[in-house]
Amino acid sequence: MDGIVTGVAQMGAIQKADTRETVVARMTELLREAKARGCGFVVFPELALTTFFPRWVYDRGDAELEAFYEDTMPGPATRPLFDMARDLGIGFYLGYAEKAGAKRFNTAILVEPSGRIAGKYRKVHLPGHAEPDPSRLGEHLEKRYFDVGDLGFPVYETMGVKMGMCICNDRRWPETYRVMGLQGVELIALGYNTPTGLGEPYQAAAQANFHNSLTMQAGAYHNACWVAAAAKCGVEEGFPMIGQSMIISPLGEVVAQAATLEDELIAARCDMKMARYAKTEIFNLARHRRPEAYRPIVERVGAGDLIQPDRKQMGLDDA
Ligand code: ING
Repeated sequence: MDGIVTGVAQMGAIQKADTRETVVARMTELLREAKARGCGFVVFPELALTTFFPRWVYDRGDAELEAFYEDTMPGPATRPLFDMARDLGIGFYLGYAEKAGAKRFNTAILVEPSGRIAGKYRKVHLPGHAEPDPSRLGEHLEKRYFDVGDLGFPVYETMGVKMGMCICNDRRWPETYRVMGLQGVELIALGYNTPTGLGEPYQAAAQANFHNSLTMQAGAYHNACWVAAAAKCGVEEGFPMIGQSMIISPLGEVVAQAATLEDELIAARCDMKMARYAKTEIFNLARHRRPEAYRPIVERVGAGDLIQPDRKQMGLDDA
């Protein structure tokens, strides 16, 4: 097969007291199952080594906050994961909190079966808030604890695939996929921690899974690429997070989906011929895109004034 059997290692809850060692042991079990199912590549979740700490209020620099970040990758606690992956001949995507000098990033890496880190990504779309607000049912303080990613959306040639990455909230923004689509990406790996029940209005809480699949299926379909997405889910310290890890084909179909809110491996044969086919017709970007019509997408941050065509050009009689 021209491609790779991809596993998604969904992880259940990680509580605040759970050590990295116990978490890595769970991850190595998932790697073993991935091997048994013929996987050559496995996707782990966002911030996969600890509980989702942006739900609490800290000051930057607090010792307890600093303990959630990794000084080095791999480090003493994660070396067994790298060793197991190398022994099994499996590459993987790993999400973790990165210390980079004075900067703090929500980061993901692509690790090859040899243990070589093929590339890094730092989360660009940081959701939530920088300042706590006690009126909220729960906090989501990623803007407080992470700097905006400074690596763009790179695509790496690795494991025989043009592979890109993103992290959680990135998956809700079409620009994320399109920047990688414009590099010919064939498979996007991503992890997420998506809390629900924080007082969202309307039916947003009930629609959390719908929005999860909607946005990733659209991204895969619009950019003719595979999407392999791993949730960290279940109830962490009383806060529920969605599961629904899934693998989506370049034609937008969900080909594998998790059924639990626990540690669970799903897998699929990701054939890159399908991705390449899907790039030749409907989403042949070079043939069909018209960037001159898209300028506001790059020139504007938020919505601005209406853009009115010339009435004469529109052939309207009151020109
Ligand atoms: N989590 C959430 C996500 O984008 C969120 C934040 C939750 C946004 C619910 C909208 C609705 O999936 C992270 N970590 O980005």
